[in-house]
Amino acid sequence: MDARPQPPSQVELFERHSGNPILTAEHWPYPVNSVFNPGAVRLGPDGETLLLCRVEDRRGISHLTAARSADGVTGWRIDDAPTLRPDPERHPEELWGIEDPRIVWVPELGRYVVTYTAYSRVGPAVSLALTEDFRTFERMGLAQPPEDKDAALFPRRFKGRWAMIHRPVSGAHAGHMWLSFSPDLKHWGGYELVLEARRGAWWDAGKIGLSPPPIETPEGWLIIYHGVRHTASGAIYRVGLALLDLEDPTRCVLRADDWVFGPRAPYEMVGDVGDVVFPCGATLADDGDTLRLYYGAADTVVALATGSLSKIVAWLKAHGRPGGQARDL
Ligand code: BMA
Repeated sequence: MDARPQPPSQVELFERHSGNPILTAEHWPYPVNSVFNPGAVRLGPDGETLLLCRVEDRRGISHLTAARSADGVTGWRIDDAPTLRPDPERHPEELWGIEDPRIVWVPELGRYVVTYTAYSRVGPAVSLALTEDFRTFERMGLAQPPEDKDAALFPRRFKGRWAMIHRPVSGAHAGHMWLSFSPDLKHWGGYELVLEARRGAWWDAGKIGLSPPPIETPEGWLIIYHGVRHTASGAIYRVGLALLDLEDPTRCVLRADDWVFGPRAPYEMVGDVGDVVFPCGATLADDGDTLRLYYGAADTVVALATGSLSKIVAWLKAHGRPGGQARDL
């Protein structure tokens, strides 16, 4: 039952799973406060789904723990201890925890690249780790200094350079989405603004950030991003769509005006931080078209919504406008 009913005429691109929330603190094999904002990937020949969940302990510090399922919906097997813990001895930038992972399989490296928020006294920053099996990780340390988060790598190079989307914030400026480039995943530069937060009354005024990693389609890189609107009773986190050029991802081909997914179910509206849907991962089902969007709901639980990738792209082509910059609007 939705807490906030939708008019029947509204086009819905995503459908909530009836079993939501699919993972909660009650499922966890050890005591935790909340489980949310998971990165997602399908592994190996069986296509098993792995969610790397942000788990907040009862101090308030987050770590990452893997949950695996054959069908991506039920029968989750959860690691019985944290899979990737903050390591503030070697990485002081992780003193207050590690959060919100995004996972990308990178064929050239034969490994997954996990980008995550490393949180400490100096603020949130982007860190990067490599893994083959989500049991051992090679940390590469900071990729972007604070304040920066919501980062994911593209799975291949562009003109010889790796590319990362991320969301720096500085001073009074709103949080926009940027691209930066690297020859070696260590040294980043060539910064370009790709998608700007809008202003005023817009649903994505103030702050935006990448949600799952970019999804490659024949039409371009599908960008599912979150937008934050500040209201008298707090922030509302919703989800919108954009498309970047396949060969030059600094070029925003289309961006939709309307948000396409927002807090509506009770588990999205009530929790540690109400009115938040926050996807960090998406996978494709065996039919090659059903997108499974995994998201944190109200910073408390993990939920699943599905949609047709081809319908999502078709809707964006029908409703999007060129250009990612706010001055275009
Ligand atoms: C963002 C991130 C997310 C969180 C969201 C809502 O800034 O910190 O981890 O889900 O706020 O609280």
